[in-house]
Amino acid sequence: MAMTIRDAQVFVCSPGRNFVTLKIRTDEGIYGIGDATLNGRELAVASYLSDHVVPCLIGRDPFQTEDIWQYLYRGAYWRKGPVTMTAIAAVDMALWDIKGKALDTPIYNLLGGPSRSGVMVYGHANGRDIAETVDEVARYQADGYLAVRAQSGVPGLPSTYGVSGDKLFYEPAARGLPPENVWSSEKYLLQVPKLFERLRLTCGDDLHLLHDAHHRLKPIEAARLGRALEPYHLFWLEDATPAELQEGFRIIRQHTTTPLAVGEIFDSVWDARTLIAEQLIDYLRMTVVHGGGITPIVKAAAFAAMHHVQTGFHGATDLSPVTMGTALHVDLAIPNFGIQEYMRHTPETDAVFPHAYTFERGMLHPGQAPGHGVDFDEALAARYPYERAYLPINRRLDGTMWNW
Ligand code: CS2
Ligand code: MG
Repeated sequence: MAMTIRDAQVFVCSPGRNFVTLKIRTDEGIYGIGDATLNGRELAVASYLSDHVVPCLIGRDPFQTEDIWQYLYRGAYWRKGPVTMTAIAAVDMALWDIKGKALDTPIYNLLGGPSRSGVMVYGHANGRDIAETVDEVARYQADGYLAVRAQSGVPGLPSTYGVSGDKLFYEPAARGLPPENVWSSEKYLLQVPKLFERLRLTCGDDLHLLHDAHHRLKPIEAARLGRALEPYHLFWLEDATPAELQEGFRIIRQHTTTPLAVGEIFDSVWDARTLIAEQLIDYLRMTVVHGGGITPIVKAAAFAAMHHVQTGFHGATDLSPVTMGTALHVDLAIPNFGIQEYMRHTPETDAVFPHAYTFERGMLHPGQAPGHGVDFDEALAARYPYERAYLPINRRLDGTMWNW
């Protein structure tokens, strides 16, 4: 008799920031954990799961990860969308966790086995001005990081994306209603090349440097930035322009050899079909939680591999340690792994999600635990109830709504 799913429960907790977690239990006592966190829209995913998905799971064979994924994707009739895909991802992650535990092996062994000794990560350095950012990058370098993302404040703008008060734990979401930022592409475009010029002088040529434009530029502006950054040979320029219009990347590509990374807000490979097929990007940023789970992400990665595109999975703090742990198994196994983003969670978050992954000399390793190796402490989580929080919104200097 095949093992069956006995029940599933959704937890919303806030150990410093909000997380949605799914726990699926089987009749054999094995359980799996999935991440269902969608920053700023947490309760919508929690309801999607408990009101609409969980009742359909009971009695199914948890080994049928492909069939259950298709059941939830095709079966809803309404396809895609971040809420739907995050909910499906949570189920998929939890089922792969159960599969690994039942077979007593880490998930990477079910994906082809390790293809490398560890997963190169990049950390997040930021500062209010160039000098402070340079110091922060040096700190990451001293901590053994091989790759660092650098963001700095822009003169004339009171706040900008990627610059935080707390240097160790950058967290863009804030309690209460959405905070408002102010933006000027003109001021930003003058500042960024100066930052990277200084960084290359102080940090040398070996360190991989990355930068996130966070969807704020128009394609021709992104092209100008990419070209201006060429002497500093970035590892990538991320989200240079909003990617709903995938053809927009043709303009950037025509003008610059700076490598491009896109996809943290994509929920399906369909969002990146043109970008990948036309080789308009170099790194795909989708990850397991918002990309629908392990089942579709390995297919997206395989499609990317056929087009010289590598992975660079999203790994911000709003993705729980469950996503980080799961992503590391995919990173370790697939042939076209590029880099993994790594923003450290706070000690409160790590205590709620005890995990097998470890950091050493610029690399993460998922560990040897069966499944994905990340657990969930329900009793501790209950001490941190949900608190409403939103990402900021962004306006141009004249008040026009812009992309945050
Ligand atoms: C970012 C994220 O990690 C990144 O590259 O773009 O910090 C992003 O802003 C957050 O995940 C939004 O929730
Ligand atoms: Mg980003």
